[in-house]
Amino acid sequence: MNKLNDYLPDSKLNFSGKSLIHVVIGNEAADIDSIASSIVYAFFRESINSKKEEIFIPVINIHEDDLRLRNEAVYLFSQTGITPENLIFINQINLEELAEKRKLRVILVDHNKPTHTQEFFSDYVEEIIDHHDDEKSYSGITKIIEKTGSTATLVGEKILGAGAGAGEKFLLDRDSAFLLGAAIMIDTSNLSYKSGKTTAKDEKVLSHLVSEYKIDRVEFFKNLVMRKRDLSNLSSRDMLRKDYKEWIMGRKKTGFSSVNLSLQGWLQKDYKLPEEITKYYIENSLDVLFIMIAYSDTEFKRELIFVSGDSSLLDSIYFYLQKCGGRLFPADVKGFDKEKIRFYFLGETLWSRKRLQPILKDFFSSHNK
Ligand SMILES: [Mn+2]
Repeated sequence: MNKLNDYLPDSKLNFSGKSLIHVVIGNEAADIDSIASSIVYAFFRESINSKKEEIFIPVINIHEDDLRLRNEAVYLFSQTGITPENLIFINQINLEELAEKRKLRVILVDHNKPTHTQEFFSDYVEEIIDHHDDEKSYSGITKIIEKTGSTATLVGEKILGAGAGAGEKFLLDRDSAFLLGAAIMIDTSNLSYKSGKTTAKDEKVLSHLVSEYKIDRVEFFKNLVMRKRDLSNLSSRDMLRKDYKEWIMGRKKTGFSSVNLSLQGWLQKDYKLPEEITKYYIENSLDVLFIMIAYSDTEFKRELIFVSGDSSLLDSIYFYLQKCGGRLFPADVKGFDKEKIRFYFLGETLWSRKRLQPILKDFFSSHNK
């Protein structure tokens, strides 16, 4: 099977009849990197799979209804002719049942430890491709964990370098190339070095995809970013849900939302924002909710909000982040409970969620209250 758009409906139709199902799954935020990496890697593995009773399928790690929150993904699918109905979303497959029937194998992409709600498939992880800090949950399995800008870079590198044996059976098609290319562009701001994320590998893989598949790098990136920034159809709750991850850190349940709209712009859009944030914190039964804001006006900026019912914990987090060089300054927001929510400008603009997570993990592992 040489075409992604033949493979997707076929795999969705046929997987349940197989005796062993290899699920390629991205992280729960389901950004373009997670989506593209799982789809293209599953397609590649299935194309070189010779065992008829087994199948490799991508699983998108969000409810099918939540795809609409990701305008850039909807756009990317429209450009590649992918019909969302042909994808398998997490609510459309019973992984727990497959695990119980011993029919499940899992390949993690764009994360290297199952989220705490998916721990039931921990024992079935057979392979990892990721660019986050290695949480060292697995040894003795095939692992590619490298600090590239994008997991799609590592997937692309593996496929393009698969060698003659695989190469004869599998040629990356245009749609797959567009998926990987889009992920690398978004994650590295189109190979900008200012983003602090671009590596030589990202550059190499994207350059190859761009020239081989005639991708208009400037135009395509511009269109993706335009869709990603268009938040007009989203409520505050939608924005908090759109790119959300949860971790158990030490003894605390923490949530991390990433938002691409300035605090000022967001407050203009929704004057009840502090209330909506508090609601979201309660809805997810969290100990702490972090909201990481990133946007550009004259330059790239970050803001950080944290929320907890425990105000002394908020103080401790603040002091710890300052100690680590965060350079936090209080933002001017009125009409909210300072004991429960803190709004800051974040001077250290290199602190993405990916970088902040290990810092906070250290904090919570030594904070035993
Ligand atoms: Mn990623």
